[in-house]
This record gives sequence, C-alpha cells and structure tokens, in this order.
Amino acid sequence: MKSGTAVIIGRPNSGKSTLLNALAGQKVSIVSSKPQTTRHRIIGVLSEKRGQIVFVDTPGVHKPGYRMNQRMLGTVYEQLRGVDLVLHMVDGGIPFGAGENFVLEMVKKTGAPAFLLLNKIDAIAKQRLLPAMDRYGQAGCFMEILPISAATGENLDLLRDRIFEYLPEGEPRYGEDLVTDRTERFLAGEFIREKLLERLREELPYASAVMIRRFDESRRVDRNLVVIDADILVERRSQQGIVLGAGARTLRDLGTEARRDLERLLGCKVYLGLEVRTARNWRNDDALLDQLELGS
Ligand SMILES: Nc1nc2c(ncn2[C@@H]2O[C@H](COP(=O)(O)OP(=O)(O)O)[C@@H](O)[C@H]2O)c(=O)[nH]1
Ligand SMILES: [Mg+2]
Repeated sequence: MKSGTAVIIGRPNSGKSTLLNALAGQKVSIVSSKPQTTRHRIIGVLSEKRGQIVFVDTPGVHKPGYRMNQRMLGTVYEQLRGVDLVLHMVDGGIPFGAGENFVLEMVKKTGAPAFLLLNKIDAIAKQRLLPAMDRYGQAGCFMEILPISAATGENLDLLRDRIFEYLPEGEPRYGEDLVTDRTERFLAGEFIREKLLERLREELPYASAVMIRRFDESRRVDRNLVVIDADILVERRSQQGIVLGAGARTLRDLGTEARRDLERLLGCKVYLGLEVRTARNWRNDDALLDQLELGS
C-alpha cells in the first residue's frame, strides 16, 4: 500500500482549501474569496484500497507583517519538513510574478518531489493554459504540471493517480474513517468564521476571529443537541457595529447560516449563541493567539 503526506502550498486565494475539501470528500477547511481565510494547518485524509494520502492545507504564503502572519508562515515552513510530496497551487488566471516566485523558492528548498497545479481552468481561456504551463516548466523543479479545477473536479482523478505513483510504500497512518484531525469544537469556530468572512469587507476579515467559549455535548446523546457559545472578536468598537448590523440583523442572519452548517457537520441540533466583543490588538497577543490555536 501507498501512504504519505502531500502538502498544498500557494498564494492566498489560489484554491488550496477548495482542493483539500474536494479530495477529502467533505468540507474540513473553510473557503472564501477573501485572502487569509485559512489561518491554520488543516488535514484532509483520503483512504482508498491503493493507500492513504494525508493532504495538508496551509495558510497562503505572503509577506508577514503582523505577528499572526509570521506565525502563519512559520506553520507553512513547519509543514514542509519531511513531506512526501509538495503540491504548489496557482490561480491559472493570474500571470507569473514576484509573489509566485517566493513560493517557488520555498518549493525548491524542500527537496521533496513537487507538482504544479494550475487551478481554476474552468474560468480561464484554454489558449492561456499552455503558456502558463510552459512558464512553470522552466522552473525545472516539477515532476508534473497539471491543469485542474478544484471547484468542478476536472482532472482530480488524474491528480489522485499521479500522487499515488509518487508516494512511498507504507501502512496508513490514520483509520480509514478519519477525514480530519481537527476537533469538532475547532471546526465549529471555523464554520462560523466562514459566514463572517462572507459578510465583511476590506480590512475587517483580517481583524476578526471566532473564539468558542462553550461546546457542550452533555445533551448530545439523549436530546440530540449540542450547545455552542462563541465570541466574535474584532479590534475596534466601530467594527462591532458592522458585525451586528442594523437591529443586530447581520449577526442574526450569520448565526442562522452558521447553525445550519454546524447541524450538518455534527449531525444533530445545535443551539448557537453568538456575541461580538472588542479585543484590541488581538493579532499581536500571543496568549489570545494560543487560545485560537493560531501557529506557535
Ligand atoms: N472558478 C474557480 N474558482 C475557484 C476554484 N477553486 C477555488 N475557487 C475560488 O477561489 C476562492 C479562493 O478559494 P480558497 O479555496 O479559499 O483558496 P485558498 O486561499 O488558496 O485556500 C474562492 O472564492 C473559491 O470559490 C476553481 O477551480 N475554479
Ligand atoms: Mg485556504
């Protein structure tokens, strides 16, 4: 049997989390059009007769400014140690540039076999594919260059086949039912944050976080109910108003949508209590970042 780890790296918004979910067959990593949606290392496990692939999703690679971004980039570097395969993902619609070169240099440094995944081919003109594939071919460090669509699933069967070819022989590391190693409590915070990101503009997505205060399963078996209390953290009082919206309607709608997703995730009823709280400078507060399980 084949068994190993494939780390997905790339710039923000290239489609890494969408790919992870598609390959894991379940939503484990949240997706949005906002950069910095993924702040953690998330795994998605694919188990088949021919073996097991542990996919690792990572925060997008970009220049670190805040302490949080430094810690996130640290997470990426850590994941690249001792991996069996690197999947460098790019948005096929964006021309090659300095940002992409930064990722390319990271890939080269790992010394592991690497694939280049040219994503979003559903949205780009076919005649732009070949030149883009050529450009990455020149880098000389990719075993495969594959055009894919994480969103529609195009070429993902081929991708799986190629990955299994390159993985070493070995025993599966996780049970075949395991899809991710993150706790339900952690995923709950992420699912709420996804709904928040969909509603927020500009700087606010970066300035907000979700902290789960209570994840109470005591009535899960007899009443089929999980009670979740969460704080939405923002950096300024004025941002609190934006999250609440007129008559607290934004927060209420967000809560309704998040609750539906959570009920699907947990397979039971969910009571969700949301509050908005100002935590100035939380992005530079190591104690808070620890509580949010953000890097180390
Ligand atoms: N058209 C198209 N959009 C995609 C594809 N994959 C991802 N996206 C979109 O690109 C945005 C960023 O996706 P996400 O997975 O969060 O990217 P990440 O930041 O690299 O994890 C989201 O709006 C996705 O819906 C794709 O194959 N085709
Ligand atoms: Mg992501």
